[in-house]
Amino acid sequence: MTTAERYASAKEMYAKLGVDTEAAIAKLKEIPVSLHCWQGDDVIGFDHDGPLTGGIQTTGNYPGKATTPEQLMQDIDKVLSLLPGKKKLNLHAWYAIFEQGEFVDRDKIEPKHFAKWVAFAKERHLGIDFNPTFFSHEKVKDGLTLSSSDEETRRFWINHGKACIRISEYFAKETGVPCVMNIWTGDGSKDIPADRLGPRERYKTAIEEIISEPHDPQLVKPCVESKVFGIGVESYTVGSAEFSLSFAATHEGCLPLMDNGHYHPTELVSDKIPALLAFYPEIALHITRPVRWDSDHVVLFDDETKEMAKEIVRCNGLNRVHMALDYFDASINRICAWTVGFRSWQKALLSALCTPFAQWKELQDKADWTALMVHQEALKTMPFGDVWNEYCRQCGTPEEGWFDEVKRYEEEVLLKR
Ligand SMILES: [Mn+2]
Repeated sequence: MTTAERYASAKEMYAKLGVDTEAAIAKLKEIPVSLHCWQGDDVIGFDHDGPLTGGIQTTGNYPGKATTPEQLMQDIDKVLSLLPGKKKLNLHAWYAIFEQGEFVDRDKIEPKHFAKWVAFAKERHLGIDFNPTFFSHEKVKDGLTLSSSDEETRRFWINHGKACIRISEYFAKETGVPCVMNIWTGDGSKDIPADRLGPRERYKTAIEEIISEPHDPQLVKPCVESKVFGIGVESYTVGSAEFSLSFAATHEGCLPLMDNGHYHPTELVSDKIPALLAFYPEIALHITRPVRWDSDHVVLFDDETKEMAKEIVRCNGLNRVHMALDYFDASINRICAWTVGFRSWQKALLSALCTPFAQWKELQDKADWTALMVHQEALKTMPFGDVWNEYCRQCGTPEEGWFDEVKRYEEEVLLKR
């Protein structure tokens, strides 16, 4: 059987279940997924020499990481050539690109420091998402930024956030695509605090100040991302789940952002997606793979990844959920890490789009749990691989051969750095 014959057969099998694979493929091509630039340089950025802080860690020392804007862009280009589907580029503030000899601290960065990224994105027809960088900086005082009791520290980081709103609007205007701007800090404490409310009150006021920076809500979509704990920040996190959710619920235009590495290991973000969609017009996601903690392993085509995609699709949420990848593995080829993670999420979305949810919902509403279980299990052995291959073929990024291309690139480019 040729690949085309295999797909024709799969298409027919899915049609019998009421699934239109062509429609699924066409739909997925329109849905943007944000590609995080920080997989390429192990979350280092360009604006400082110090260590990674904020309770996050990269582990591994695989050769060939990008250390300059040129290298990072070169690597992103390689990755883009291997990925099916529609992409956005996700940047952090510390990827500002300064002219030779120039340095501008984070509270004073301007759109012009991202002009090269805008040119890069426009040439490749990408929208841009953005993140203020509230970590790995000398102005992080005693582990705190926006929630610090020190007025000068708080002021510095509020000004950073406001600068990022202006840069986000610049991205949106230049690319013609709205910019999702995510606020996450690692603020918290290693040991049991004496005051859990004070830092949260300061955090709340600080984020309010940041989002009061004038912006068009159609162009800039500020988000607040929660977290359960970080390394060295085990006892208390200021921006907890309840804090962030409540903040977004009470501030018009502010979206809640759920990172599926930022919850207790038994919590499932897939179940939280419909809960939030019952209340919020739009939400945002960071898609990662936590292994026992927020370890940020490469996203795979695994059960919870599939379940998250299923919830977005069956809640009609593809236009209401802003999807971004957020992981970083420094122990393997980084081009491969990016590619496998992005392709896995695309697979999860396509697989969800090839699911007969209308019929299943009917069975649930009739409380026919027997039939529902049988149907759900039967779908698992359908020839999804043939539909995936067809999608990749139509996008010009075939499943076969991309890994050889990564190995060639490693040999010719990465290992020579
Ligand atoms: Mn995240």
